[in-house]
Amino acid sequence: MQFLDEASITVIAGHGGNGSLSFRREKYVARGGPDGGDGGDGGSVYLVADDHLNTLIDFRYQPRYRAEVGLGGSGRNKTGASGSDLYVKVPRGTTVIDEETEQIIGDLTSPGETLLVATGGRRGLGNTRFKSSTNRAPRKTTPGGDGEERRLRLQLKLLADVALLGLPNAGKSTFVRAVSAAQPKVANYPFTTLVPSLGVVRLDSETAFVVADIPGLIEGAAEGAGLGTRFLRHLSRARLLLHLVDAAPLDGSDPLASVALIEAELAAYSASLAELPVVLALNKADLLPAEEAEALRERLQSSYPDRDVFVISAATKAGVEPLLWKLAESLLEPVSEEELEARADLRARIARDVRDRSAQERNARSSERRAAQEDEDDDFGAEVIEVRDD
Ligand SMILES: Nc1nc2c(ncn2[C@@H]2O[C@H](COP(=O)(O)OP(=O)(O)OP(=O)(O)O)[C@@H](O)[C@H]2O)c(=O)[nH]1
Ligand SMILES: [Mg+2]
Repeated sequence: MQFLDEASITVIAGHGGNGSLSFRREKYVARGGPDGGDGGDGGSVYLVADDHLNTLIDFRYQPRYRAEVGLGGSGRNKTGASGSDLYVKVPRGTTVIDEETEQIIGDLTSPGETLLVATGGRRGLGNTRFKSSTNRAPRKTTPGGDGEERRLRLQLKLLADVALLGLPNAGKSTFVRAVSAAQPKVANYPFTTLVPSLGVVRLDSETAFVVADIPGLIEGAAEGAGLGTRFLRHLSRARLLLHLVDAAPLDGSDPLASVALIEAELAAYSASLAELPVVLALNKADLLPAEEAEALRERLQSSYPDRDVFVISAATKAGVEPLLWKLAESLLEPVSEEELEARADLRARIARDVRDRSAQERNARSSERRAAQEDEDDDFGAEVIEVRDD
């Protein structure tokens, strides 16, 4: 599930300031020497990796970035002010490609890492610089150099910040359609979604995150029932789980029981994945009287006192906005060093679980194949169909 977010931008470094042509003019000094100062250097453009950004959407709205020019020098040997450098924040994980040469200029992988993408023009020299024993009154100066200008292509592998979880038909894909531009298929039957997909949720100019639509889980999924749990490996980078529950299931089952079922399947797949923070949302509230939905919410809340529980309708979008802000807030809230370490540790454990799981599944598949092969040898004519989930 690798989605590429792309944007093209132009970065323009500042022109260097021109050197000045000037001679001293003072009372009683007939022929003053040269005193033209140098210009200032032009500002450069740098990209800097920032953990608070997670998409390249903003660059579509603002594609040009210009650093300050250096100012010209002046008389009395005054040097012109240098132009300030410009630091453009990009999400961590951004790859930077020169559009002209198609060459990768660099990858911004660690937070705070910077990459010089356009060098400021050099300062021009004032005529003072050209004074010599043979030329006491030089009229020569040099102009400031051009700032570099480049077209860059930024690429970012989108990773899900929030992953949806729930039974088939809970309304996960409907939710993703409601909150992002992504258009996963929605239909009134289970297992409509067969592979995960991603959507970017934009809340305001500074707040965006990525949600993953996931195939439904069912009882026994960890043992391979339904679509199994293989696609859960795509969640190994998610930081939050949003568990959607059908508040008015057609089969009349208890939504609380479905929550417990999904949680059990998740834990059976990976105990560490199940440690991720979970936000619960009762969906399809439009199908219930408000009091009933509220009563359900209260029951769910008392079973899971530490979790946020929302009541929403993905179809009408009622209640969706506060839920999205809650998710954004949890993703962006500043955290302590210890918390960061704990998260890194959890991520490492999840990655290990996912690796172990994948290895087990591969083994299971190959022994299934062996069994099928033997069947064939026995002339049972079994047909083996390989199903890939990506
Ligand atoms: N009334 C109502 N119907 C909804 C709501 N959300 C989803 N549905 C309907 O529920 C059915 C299933 O929706 P999907 O979004 O496909 O469900 P899903 O969870 O993605 O299902 P799978 O991909 O099979 O796991 C569709 O008929 C939707 O129109 C809602 O808030 N209210
Ligand atoms: Mg779906």
